[in-house]
Amino acid sequence: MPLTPLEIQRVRDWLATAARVTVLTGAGISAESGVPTFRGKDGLWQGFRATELATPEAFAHDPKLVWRFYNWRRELLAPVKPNPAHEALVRLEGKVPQFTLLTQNIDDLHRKAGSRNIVELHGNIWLVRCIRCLRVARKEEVPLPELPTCPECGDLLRPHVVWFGEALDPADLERAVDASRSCEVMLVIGTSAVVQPAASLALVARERGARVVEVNLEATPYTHLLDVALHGKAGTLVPQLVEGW
Ligand code: BJW
Ligand code: ZN
Repeated sequence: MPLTPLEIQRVRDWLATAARVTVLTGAGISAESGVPTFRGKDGLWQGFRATELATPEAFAHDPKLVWRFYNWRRELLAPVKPNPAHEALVRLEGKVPQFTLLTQNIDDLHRKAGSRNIVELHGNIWLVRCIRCLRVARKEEVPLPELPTCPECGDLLRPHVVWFGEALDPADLERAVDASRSCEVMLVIGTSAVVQPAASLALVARERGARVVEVNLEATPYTHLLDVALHGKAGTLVPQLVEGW
């Protein structure tokens, strides 16, 4: 039988004895499902940086371009399946008395995998919102028209996601802060930890005495502040943390 690395065993022990576990995920958890991440070499679309298109300014300036970007992502995401990391988190939820999954991802893969207590901090790509009457609706057709309009008031629809400079839904943020304050263990998986306020949730947990564990291909600005950093693929590491206890 292969030896279990000491760090993995430590984290398993923390998870096995915790009553409250919170997980924060970012684009890296979906990378092995074939979903591009935002930063690094993946974060380009037709010569544009993904982070430049995910802004209210880009949408105000050229809504067709931004909708083309989101239609491309909707097409890409429609057939995509959760990977072993998403699936392991479903099993973790089943083992822990109080489990909260905070995700920055809009790709719906945690729900597709079967996770239940999810907070989507940055929205969901399958939801649209009217810029005038603010109605939110689920629209799964792919692609949407190049400028989709609201069936109620006729004004423009936009993706129901959180762009730079926009506030997160206050109720979502409150749930996220509560879950970060009250957990005994937090796993931070596949995020570059540069986007606020999501990144700070790891510090909130740490300050309240939680064990905080990072799973990432590489170090992040928060690595040195956390208890354990596991460097490798989420699809390999997360299942290892969740099995064997
Ligand atoms: C793997 C892997 C594998 C790869 N296994 N790992 C404080 C200081 C400075 C700035 C700010 C601040 N507070 C707020 C700001 C401004 C701004 C911000 O944070 N800017 C910084 C970038 C400088 N924040 C905001 O504007 C937020 N709003 C806000 O604070 O509002 C305040 C307000 C209050 C009241 C009224 C009005 C305003 C909103 C942020 C919204 C972010 N939106 C996006 C787009 C969502 C929609 C969409 O998807 O299209 O969210 S941007 C983008 O970044 C997306 C992501 O969720 C987010 C985070 O990215 P993530 O997930 O970390 O991905 P990557 O690509 O960066 O990293 C992937 C990681 O995975 C890497 O580390 C890899 O190594 C790793 N990896 N493969 C394991 N197989
Ligand atoms: Zn409307």
